[in-house]
Amino acid sequence: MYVILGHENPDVDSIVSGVLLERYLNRHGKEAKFIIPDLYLDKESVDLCLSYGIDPREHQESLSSDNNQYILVDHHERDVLGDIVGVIDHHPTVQKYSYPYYRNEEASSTACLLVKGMEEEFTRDEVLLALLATMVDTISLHSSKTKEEDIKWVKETCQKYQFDFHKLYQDGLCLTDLSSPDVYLNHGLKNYSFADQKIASSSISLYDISKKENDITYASSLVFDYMRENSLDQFIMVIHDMKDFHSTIIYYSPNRITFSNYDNIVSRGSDIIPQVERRCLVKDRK
Ligand SMILES: [Mn+2]
Repeated sequence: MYVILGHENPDVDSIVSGVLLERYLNRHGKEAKFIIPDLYLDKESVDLCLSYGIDPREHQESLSSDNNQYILVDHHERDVLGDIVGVIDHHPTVQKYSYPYYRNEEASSTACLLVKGMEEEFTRDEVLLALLATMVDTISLHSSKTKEEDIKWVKETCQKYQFDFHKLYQDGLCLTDLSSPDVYLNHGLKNYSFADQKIASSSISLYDISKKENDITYASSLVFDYMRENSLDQFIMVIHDMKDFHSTIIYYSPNRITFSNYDNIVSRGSDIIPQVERRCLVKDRK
């Protein structure tokens, strides 16, 4: 049997590619199973997949030690108990591999590699899933890895199948569900301690921050409550505005708020928090 694996902590592209390849192989008389060995799945990816008719949780299963043949999608290296017989990936490398089937090309998504040009092998819903995976993997065609020809493919396929491009575009941005304002406080909540400072941060993606001022004001009162309850010295809210790909960082200390604006999508982990850490350590030395 073929066991199909996406990368660890699978994203929408890994999940969709695994599902589509499993179905494709089964339809061609091959026994294949897409397995997600991860115990934990990102909730937002699961919800998005569910809304497009597939349930990644059905594929969660631990890998048995049977002598299976493995096919990797959306990655190309993995330790498995068995042989890797195939790879379909879009992370080209200069490294050479001797897998029996190896396809690793520059493409906007693995699902795009699977389906583009082979649409007649897939159902309408499956083609839509491949478009979704492509939109999510490229932040709705904005990521630098997006291929011009794939943009054309997405748009033409939407026309041909009468898919709603605008909905795919919104879904591809992976906006945070802000139906409840406490999400500003809780989404992606992380705790840090630098020198003797206790710090927490949240991170959200929204569309058009200018329309969210009231929510942010309300959320700020929740942040101050949370800081008091948890004796925090600082709280940092990282907001990505996917309307114009800007970021706003809100720094809360017990008695004031400071805003910083960036004209790009800054990374909390590699830009913002390291700055905060440096400031804490400098302060500590004084
Ligand atoms: Mn991918």
